[in-house]
Amino acid sequence: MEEKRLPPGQKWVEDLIVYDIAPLPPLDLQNFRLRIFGEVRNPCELSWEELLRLPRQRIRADFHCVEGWSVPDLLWEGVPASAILHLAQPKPGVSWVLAHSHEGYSTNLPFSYFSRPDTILAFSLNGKPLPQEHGWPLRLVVPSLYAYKSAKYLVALEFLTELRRGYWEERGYHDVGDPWREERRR
Ligand SMILES: Nc1nc2c(c(=O)[nH]1)N[C@H]1C(S)=C(S)[C@@H](COP(=O)(O)O)O[C@H]1N2
Ligand SMILES: [Mo]
Repeated sequence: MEEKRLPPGQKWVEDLIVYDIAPLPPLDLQNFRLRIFGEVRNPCELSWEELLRLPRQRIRADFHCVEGWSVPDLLWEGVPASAILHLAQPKPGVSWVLAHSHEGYSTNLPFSYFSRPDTILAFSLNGKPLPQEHGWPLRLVVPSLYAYKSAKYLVALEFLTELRRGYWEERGYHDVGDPWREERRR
C-alpha cells in the first residue's frame, strides 16, 4: 500500500524541511488582511476575525516537495477553499489562481486544483497554531500539488482568466505541478 501513496521519484522524510526565498518582514494579526481580488464578483479584504468566522475544516494529507522529499500524514486545520469560492464568486472563465505571500513569494495554480475539497487556507498544523517558519499566520495548503504551490504567509488570492506565473514558475518550475504526473519543470 505504501508505494501507492508515494508519487514517482519521491522519498519519505519524517519532518518538513523549511524553505524560504526571503526573510519575513514583521506581520501582526491586528493589521492582517487576506485580499481576494481579480476576476471575482465580490472582491474583498478579510481581517483575521472575519477569516475565523468562516467555515473550518481539517484535512490529513501527505506533503510532497518538488526536490524529492515527502512528509506523510500532516494534519492541517483552516478555512476550506470552497468557503473562499462561495464568498468571492469567481467569474466564468477563471482558470488560474495566483497566491501572494507577505515576503513577496507567489505561486500560480490551476483553478481546478484550487477548487478541490482538500485545498485549505491553514492556520493550524498538527493540532497547534501554525509555526512561524511554516507560514504563520495563514498558509495555502494544496496537497494535490507539489509543495511550492502551498504558499506560506498568505496575504492575497488573485483569480485570473489567463496564466500569470509565480516565483518558481517564472524560474522554470511547472505551472501545474501534479506530483502523480511528476510535473516538476516545464
Ligand atoms: N511564502 C513562501 N511560501 C513557500 C515557500 C517560500 O519560499 N515562501 N517555499 C515553498 C516550498 S519550495 C516548499 S518545499 C514549502 C516548504 O514548506 P515548509 O517551509 O513549511 O517546510 O513551502 C512553499 N511555500
Ligand atoms: Mo519545495
